[in-house]
Amino acid sequence: MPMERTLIIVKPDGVQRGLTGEIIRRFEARGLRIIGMKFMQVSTELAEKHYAIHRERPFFAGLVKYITSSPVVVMALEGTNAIAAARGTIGSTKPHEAAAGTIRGDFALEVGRNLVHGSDSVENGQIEVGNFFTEAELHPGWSRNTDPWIFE
Ligand code: D4T
Repeated sequence: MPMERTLIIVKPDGVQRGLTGEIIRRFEARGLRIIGMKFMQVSTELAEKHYAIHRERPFFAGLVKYITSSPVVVMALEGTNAIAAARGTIGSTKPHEAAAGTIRGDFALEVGRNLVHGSDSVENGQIEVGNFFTEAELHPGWSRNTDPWIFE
């Protein structure tokens, strides 16, 4: 099966609340392979680019303010069905509707404090990873000894 890439962001609330390790753990346990990871402050310019699709929405300014309010941890993950799998692990956009067992369902209550981002399509996964990582920061070539036990 083809590999997909997804950009995961542990948002400022996730980092501030000390949930970074728990969130990374869930994606690792799911079987997704980390090909890039860093701790960074998102600039207003990058936030506006990342959320460009929401530019006309009433919550846009708040969204940019939130993601730039404090450092985040960003990860590029790779795997078969990575987009759908990661979004399943994250849970519904509105945390109060997210299923128990998902990150949002277990740790969040409000849409404006929903802890984590995951790319919503194969195309956006590629674009978003490119927006947050340089080629030199990505290590797509490595493999795990467990890969044959996760990827068929
Ligand atoms: P992100 O992109 O942050 O991972 O969230 P989702 O992929 O789950 O949801 P989204 O793109 O539809 O929304 C992006 C971002 O906007 C916030 N938001 C969204 C909000 O504050 N009010 C709203 O009504 C909606 C729809 C939450 C996530």
